[in-house]
Amino acid sequence: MAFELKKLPYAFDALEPYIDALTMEIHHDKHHAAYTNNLNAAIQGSSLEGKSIEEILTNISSKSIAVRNNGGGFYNHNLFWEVMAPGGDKQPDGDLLKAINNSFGSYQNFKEAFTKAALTRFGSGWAWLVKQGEGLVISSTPNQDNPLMDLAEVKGTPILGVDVWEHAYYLKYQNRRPDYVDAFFNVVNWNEIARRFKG
Ligand code: MN3
Repeated sequence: MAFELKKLPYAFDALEPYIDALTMEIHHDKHHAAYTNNLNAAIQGSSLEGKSIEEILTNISSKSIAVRNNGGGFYNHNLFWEVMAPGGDKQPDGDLLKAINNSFGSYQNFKEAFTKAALTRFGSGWAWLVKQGEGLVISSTPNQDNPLMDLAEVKGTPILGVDVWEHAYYLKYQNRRPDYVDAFFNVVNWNEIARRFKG
């Protein structure tokens, strides 16, 4: 069974004005589609066929660079679409908020640290909120790496990620990554992140 590009869970323009429709369309239909197709090509006929993407990523250090880049790209974008949703500036609550407060002191501190990770990632990559046991940490990774990978500096289960490749924001924000990351917080789907936190 080849990996499949899932449809976006909302319309291309659903995250307007924070993320524009054309960026969403190109990002999903071109970039994410390419990662998916290239991942399938990279594993075709190998022992990785039929394995879950999580299983492949947790042992990525022994795999080819094509599997690493495209497997990461496939997984990371699946997560990215789901941790966003149309809607207002909702904030975490319940057990997830407790864990954020325990790990960072406050939601505001978390937001500042996450933003800093996104803005200081040099070149292309991601910033992550990562579950480690019952605790949370923030990390960033280059390219399409992620915290599931055995070669990641900070390992754990990613429950929120922001794509800071220029393809994620350049059409609307050009060089202004800070404006994009600030806007991103308006479309964060905290219900989905709480679901991933529960595991
Ligand atoms: Mn991307």
